[in-house]
Amino acid sequence: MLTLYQFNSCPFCWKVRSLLNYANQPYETVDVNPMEMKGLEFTDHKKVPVLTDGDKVIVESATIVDYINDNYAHASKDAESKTWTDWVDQTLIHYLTPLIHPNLTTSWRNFGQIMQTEQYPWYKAILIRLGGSIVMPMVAKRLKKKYTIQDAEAEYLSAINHWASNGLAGKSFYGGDRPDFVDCSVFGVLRSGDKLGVVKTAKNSNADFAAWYDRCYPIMSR
Ligand SMILES: N[C@@H](CCC(=O)N[C@@H](CS)C(=O)NCC(=O)O)C(=O)O
Repeated sequence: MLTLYQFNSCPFCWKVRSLLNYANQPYETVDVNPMEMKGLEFTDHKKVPVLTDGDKVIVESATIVDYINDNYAHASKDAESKTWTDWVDQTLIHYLTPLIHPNLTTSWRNFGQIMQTEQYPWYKAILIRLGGSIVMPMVAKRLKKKYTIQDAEAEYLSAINHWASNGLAGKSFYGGDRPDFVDCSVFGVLRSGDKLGVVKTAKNSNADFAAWYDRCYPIMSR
């Protein structure tokens, strides 16, 4: 059995889930407690996602999706796939935290939504919501500095336009008539922020993106 150790709002984790869902591969999820990373005692790697496949422990989302694809999903890739998956990991993903946690008020509201989908006892949920909405705006500030993001929303929408114009380029999916490895990667990171405003913002700004996202959803989200 495959087990994914995750946070439900983690873009790296959703990248993995979207590929597993695409492959119709059964798996179970374990929500790791972000305050103490409880649940990951069996590995020295203290970040999610972590995937176990029987006795095997696989860490780092890029390695995990390659492992899933080689062993289970067999989604197609083309010569440009790596350029796009690198763009997802090195550019697109960095806009999410500044958009979802720009300040304490928005972060608190979004954590309310996030906690609805996580499996914690109520007292832990309150601690995580409070701690998270204090810490995450600081993380967002640090990320903006590190990746020289000035206007997170404008730059994010420009990235969405880049994906729609140059990735989809008039096709139903990046993969053509069927989604492929790259579609799962782009969809996955955005799916993590589905109820947190980022998908709505992108859909409102780009109709081709909106249609693509809605085509992917029943295939990759579960
Ligand atoms: N390079 C890693 C990044 C994973 C990552 O940053 N995960 C975050 C959650 S979105 C995490 O586990 N943070 C907890 C921590 O750093 O203590 C990957 O691609 O798997």
